[in-house]
Amino acid sequence: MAFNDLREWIERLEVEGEFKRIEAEVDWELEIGAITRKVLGQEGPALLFENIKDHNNTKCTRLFTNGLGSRRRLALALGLPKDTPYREIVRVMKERFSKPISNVIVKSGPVKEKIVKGDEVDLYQFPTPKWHHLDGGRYFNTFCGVVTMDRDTGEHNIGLYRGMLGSKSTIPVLLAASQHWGIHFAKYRERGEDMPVAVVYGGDPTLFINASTPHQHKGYSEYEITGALRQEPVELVRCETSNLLIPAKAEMVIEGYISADPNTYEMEGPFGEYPGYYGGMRSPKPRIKVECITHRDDPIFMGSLEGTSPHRWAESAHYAAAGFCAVAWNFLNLVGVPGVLGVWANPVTCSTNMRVQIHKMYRGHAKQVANALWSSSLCNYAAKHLIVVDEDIDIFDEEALEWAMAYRVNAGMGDVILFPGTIGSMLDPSVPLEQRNIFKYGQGKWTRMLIDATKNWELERQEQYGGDIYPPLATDITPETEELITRRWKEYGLDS
Ligand SMILES: Cc1cc2nc3c(=O)[nH]c(=O)nc-3n(C[C@H](O)[C@H](O)[C@H](O)COP(=O)(O)O)c2cc1C
Ligand SMILES: [Mn+2]
Repeated sequence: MAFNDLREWIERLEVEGEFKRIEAEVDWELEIGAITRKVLGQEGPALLFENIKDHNNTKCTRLFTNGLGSRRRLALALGLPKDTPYREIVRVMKERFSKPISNVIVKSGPVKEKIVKGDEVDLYQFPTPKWHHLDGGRYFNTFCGVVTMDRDTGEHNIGLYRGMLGSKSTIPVLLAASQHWGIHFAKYRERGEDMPVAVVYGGDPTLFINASTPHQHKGYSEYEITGALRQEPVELVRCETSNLLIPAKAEMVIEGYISADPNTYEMEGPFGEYPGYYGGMRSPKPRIKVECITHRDDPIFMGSLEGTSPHRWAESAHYAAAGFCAVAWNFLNLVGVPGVLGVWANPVTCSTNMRVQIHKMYRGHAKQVANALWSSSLCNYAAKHLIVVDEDIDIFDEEALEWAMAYRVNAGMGDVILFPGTIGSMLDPSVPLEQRNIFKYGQGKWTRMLIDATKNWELERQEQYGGDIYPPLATDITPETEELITRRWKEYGLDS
């Protein structure tokens, strides 16, 4: 069921009519970004650019993008029918994430077909787009898996963290202290060591979905969660210059390290970021110093357009909300919050606004949900605004949600709670820029808000409400009347 590599994934997309080769020459500077933006807006196909300006004779000539740029293709990547709704996708991801599948270590694989080391390393050999017009440079890391290891436990983490083309062998990055690689980095830094890093490009898309998902994974690695998502073990090989493990069938891997010495920092940013605005403004940042590149013959490079605003979509918007909500749901179960029936976020908010549906069992239940979610590593980017609803409100139905916000929220009765001074996205422009200095603070700063849109149990039961705390729903039609009017419908002349 799982895809062995990027090439199998592309073949499948082609069969499904979800793929387009672009043979016309295109410029890496803005043209690829603009084409991708338009295609995303039309829910159009995955794209393979085969003729890129300045890259006809480089070691890598092709760039694949937009592989996960629609719900249909996300479903296909998970081995589900193309028309699977998000409701089902989130449920499947939640199930799979909770049952890790061990990886296997193999001796070699296609990713080792070519090995380039030392002075021969030249990142300009890869067709790296300048995606948006005010980006600080060409962005090399936009759809990849950044692999690091906990130096004490050996646990591997995979994250998707942006990185700019700095020079032939350097990629400055946006390294938040509260992200998993930031936690790894602190352990190396405390011992005066550089942190080994490997970055994976091209492969089974589940790896990259996981890289962008804030998993809780103590005791096992993110490769095991990838195994779970693809329902088959991931095959791994060792790096050439470190003992990091990387997928054997990737298109390409860069190996290097990050130093904590500010003298090594390089200018990075800004970049068109997920809120739809430029973010992570220009400043000196730590960099990946690349020492080795291993790749397939004729490798396919990967990249992704970021930034979502109303009716303008990014690739990650199509899959990130599903992953974040699946993780949130599992976490609520793990810490023992009862009665959780579902979690969802409108993808345009990338889970900044998150919704939880509960079967309310006691007063304070919604606050318990908020406390739990705001304690998890999901908090780096998600659930700034949390809306909790009762079981009769469908969290996938925008209309139902608006209605619940209108009539089940009384801010004066404790239904709206603010929690100031928490960590939050360093890329949220509603927060003063100086409050988002990650060198000083490690991450951004959010005032979180809970909107408890469940019925408030402080309301008194009323006899005239039939003994309930809310009046009866007036939009209901009684079964007897329903039966009567159905029977007589033709008679009313309303059938045409
Ligand atoms: C295209 C893209 C770029 C991203 N860039 C960054 C980044 O530069 N820094 C960051 O902290 N998170 C970034 N993220 C979000 C992380 O991938 C996400 O929070 C993930 O959970 C990180 O993995 P971790 O939980 O193992 O740390 C990006 C996500 C996407 C989809
Ligand atoms: Mn992680």
